[in-house]
Amino acid sequence: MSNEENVELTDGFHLLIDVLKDNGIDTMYGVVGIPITNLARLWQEDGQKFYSFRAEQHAGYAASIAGYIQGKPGVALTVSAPGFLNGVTALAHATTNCFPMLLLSGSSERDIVDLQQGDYEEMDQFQIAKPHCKASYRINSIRDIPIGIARAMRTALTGRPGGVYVDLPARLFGQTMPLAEANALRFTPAPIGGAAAPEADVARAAEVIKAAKKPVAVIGKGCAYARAEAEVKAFIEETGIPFLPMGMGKGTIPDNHPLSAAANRARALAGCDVCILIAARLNWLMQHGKGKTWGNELKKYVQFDVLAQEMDSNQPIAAPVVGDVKVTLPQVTAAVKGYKAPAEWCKEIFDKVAANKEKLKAKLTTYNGGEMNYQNSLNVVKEYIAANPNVNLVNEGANALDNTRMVVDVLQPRRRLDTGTWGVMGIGMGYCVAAATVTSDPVIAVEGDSAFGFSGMEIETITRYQLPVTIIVMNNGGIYKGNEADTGGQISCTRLGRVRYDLMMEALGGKGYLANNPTELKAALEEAVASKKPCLINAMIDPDAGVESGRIKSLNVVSNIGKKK
Ligand code: OXK
Ligand code: ADP
Ligand code: MG
Repeated sequence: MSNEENVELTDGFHLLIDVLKDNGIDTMYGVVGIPITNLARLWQEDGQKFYSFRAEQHAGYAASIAGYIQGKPGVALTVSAPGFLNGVTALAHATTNCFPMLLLSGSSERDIVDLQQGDYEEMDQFQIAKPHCKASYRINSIRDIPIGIARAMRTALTGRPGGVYVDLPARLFGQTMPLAEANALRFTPAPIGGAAAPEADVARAAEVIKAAKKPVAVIGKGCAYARAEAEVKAFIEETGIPFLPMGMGKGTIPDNHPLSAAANRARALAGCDVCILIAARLNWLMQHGKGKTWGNELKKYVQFDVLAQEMDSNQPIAAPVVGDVKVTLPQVTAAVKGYKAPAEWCKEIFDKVAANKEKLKAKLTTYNGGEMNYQNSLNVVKEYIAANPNVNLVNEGANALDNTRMVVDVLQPRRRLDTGTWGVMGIGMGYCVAAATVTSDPVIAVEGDSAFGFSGMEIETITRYQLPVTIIVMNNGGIYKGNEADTGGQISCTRLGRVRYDLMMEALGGKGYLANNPTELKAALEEAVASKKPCLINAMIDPDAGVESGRIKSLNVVSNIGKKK
């Protein structure tokens, strides 16, 4: 395009595309509509990838986990008002989980929105996004596109990573300016290296660790995000400190490592005198450091985190180590050289680890006919992943989540993608799309039947792009259990249909399997993953299998009023 003086022009659409590329973005996840359809179209014409979803929430979840896996912001694109709001759930999820993500959304005209004159999909998106992300920005002028996107990327990625909202009013896309001038404004932001911790803080942490008689290290998903697997392994192996991975921290060091204390988690946490939190938060997943089973309230904490504000959030932290864990952990490893976790403590922990593993093994390998339970079905997945560790394991549900975390060892970093800090249901299919597209390795999703329902329609997205995703629906016909008695003349609120999800997959263009026992499940899983095509295995689980709220039953609120004595 050029103007009357024959000066070549660009417009908001084209400049935005160029600038996203300048910032290393090559993929967007979204749903098209007014006013961003042509942005997605031009993006595709330019050779960039656009994954078109059935609902924005799932595109947002895909962007959030792409950010986690890749260590650079994942990008979601939504239409105004309702589409934007659907995307905000995922934006908030990214922020809560410390995943870098951009939500780009088209929005209606400012002047009409501000006077509340009833525009098409009128909403003050900029303000609504603010409390749900690290920052909310609006780009009003074409000239601000380069600086606006760079600013959004910088905010999402640096410090504690998180979600950033970028408001793109419809009028921006049609603005034009001379191409040469626009190109002069473009730049690639300079990368910033990870920060080290001050030597005095390193020395203080080393002192606390060296005095520990019963140390335990907790490995959070921040380690996996920071690609600090080698540094974490060196720290653990040089000190011999028993470690406990958090859900998505699993695989940072392989779960089958001899220093994993996961099979004795509660005792290790209750009994330790020094708890070393390595990019893991002392939040509800850690009983805020003060749960009933937590043991000695006076235990000392060493905490590694990129965010100073995280320190003393729930308990006093004796030795905060602030900086990029990939840089700070080797500092502390060097400073504790020669220290070894006391043998007596290790024996106490690992004798029980061995005993607990034996007990679990017996459950995993027992099948007496009839419908499967969580243990004998998940043993099939455990064995498959032991032989194929490069699988991306997506996991959500209550019992399906807790049992998979307990049973299935993860052997590589960033391979376990689960419900995260909120324990949110609905991440499943969005995560599958992202994992399949940013890693090119196979995906297995272990889904509770309730959890699957939140994003189930997105299996059409998976079949449309022919992604190598195998979904296992743990079908017990309910939330927690599938056999709760009806009450008040109604179907129990926890019951769901015992649905043929395998036929749903067939209808939407993939291959469906029905698995009634571990042998059928094993055969189906092997064939499905080997096909590298979209497959869904409907695994029939005993409706009586399951515990209300799984391992977090204690968080549920119950009423004793009116209960029969
Ligand atoms: C672990 N364990 C094992 C093994 N691994 N035993 C034998 N062999 C192996 N390999 C033991 C471990 O020691 C624990 O027992 C138990 O199994 C469970 O292990 P783990 O690691 O899962 O521990 P725990 O106590 O459940 O961890 C707490 C937690 C975790 C809060 C970090 O439960 C968690 O991440 N939960 C997320 C839940 C969630 O988000 N749900 C959302 C859906 S529910 P002990 O004896 O040592 O304790 C929902 O939405 O509403 O209900 C709703
Ligand atoms: P988990 O649930 O696995 O414990 P959380 O999400 O609660 O994990 O905690 C991860 C922590 O890691 C967050 O507090 C976050 O600030 C921190 N973090 C993220 N990236 C880095 C990094 N590069 N260096 C240090 N800490 C980091
Ligand atoms: Mg269920």
